[in-house]
Amino acid sequence: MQCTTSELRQSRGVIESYREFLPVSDSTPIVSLGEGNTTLIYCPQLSKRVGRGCEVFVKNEGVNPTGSFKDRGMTVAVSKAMERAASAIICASTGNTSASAAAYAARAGILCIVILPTGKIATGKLLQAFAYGAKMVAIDGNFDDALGIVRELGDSHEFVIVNSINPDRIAGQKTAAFEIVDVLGDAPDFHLLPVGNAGNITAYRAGYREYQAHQKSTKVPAMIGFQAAGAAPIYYNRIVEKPETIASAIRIGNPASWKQACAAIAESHGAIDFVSDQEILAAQSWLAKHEGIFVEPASAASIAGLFKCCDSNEAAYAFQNIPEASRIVCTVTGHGLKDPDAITQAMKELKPVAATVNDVRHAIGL
Ligand code: AN7
Repeated sequence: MQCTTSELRQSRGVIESYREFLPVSDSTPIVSLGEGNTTLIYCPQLSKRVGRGCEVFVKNEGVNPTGSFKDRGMTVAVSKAMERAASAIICASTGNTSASAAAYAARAGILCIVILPTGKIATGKLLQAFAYGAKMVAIDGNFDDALGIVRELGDSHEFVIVNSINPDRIAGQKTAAFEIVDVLGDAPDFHLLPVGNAGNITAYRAGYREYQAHQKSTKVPAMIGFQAAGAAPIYYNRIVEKPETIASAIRIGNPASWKQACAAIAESHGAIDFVSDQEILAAQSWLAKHEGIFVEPASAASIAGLFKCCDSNEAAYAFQNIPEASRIVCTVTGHGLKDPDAITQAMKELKPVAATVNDVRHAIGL
């Protein structure tokens, strides 16, 4: 028996799932790719590493339709842009925003314009934006320069800015906090995440607060954000003119939601800290090899941060002192396949052997 389209079981997407918490009405055309409802994975090896009976969960945002958390905000931003009858959307991006914007624009049948820092976008993300048919403009400058240009071009009837300075983006992204509470039954004690432009930490704070106000949870977790060492303006409390890190997604020196990030951290008794590129790559590899979760370098900042909290007394929040049986959630923001360049070196060392059982046994080390 054949299903009609409306009978097909489809993922509802974050707007249908959390409509009453989002700035949409019956007249908003919903543009969705079935984003959200991402896995919250219990991680036994990470839990063991933290000890003290703590439970560590990873919120795996890489399983969204374009492989990053940006899709949650983009469904709302593009739906609202359609409500305003915009014919195009525009964004600056370190990669994931452009991939997501391009996909949702394609779905909506409108143009997507992307301004990006030349040479600094991970291969997979760049490829996605081209595949979805975005109009790409590369500039000789970094992300902060690109966002400055987008701001100057401005929001208009002609095109809508879909960076996280658009509040519809933040509204959509807060649904990740709702999902975590819905699964755990309450908010966790600690929430660790990477910080770039600081939209996501702002969104999680909004989501946790809103759920608490609706008596869906009893608390807001301590929000602990991690920047890359070479791009840590919030930690150092000054603009970084030339941000540098292998985690190109968070190569940002002047975050748009800086103040909101500080408020989220202060209010939740959280912290901001940084992790080195070396720690980021080590955490990326560890998570893939010990928990089977492959994330892009920027995403591994939350895991590198967790290790730093466990291993050092100087970390922003030394976990040696945390209450027993605490619940910790780490958001990993994007899929590992987006940014393969850091891994390909190991692949190059793979040399073929003769096609015989003996040669293969020898190569395996048997
Ligand atoms: C994988 O795509 O800014 O602190 O232009 O792609 O909310 O900026 C991406 C950011 C973390 C930081 N992890 O989040 C962009 C962009 C990944 C990211 C962040 C980004 P925010």
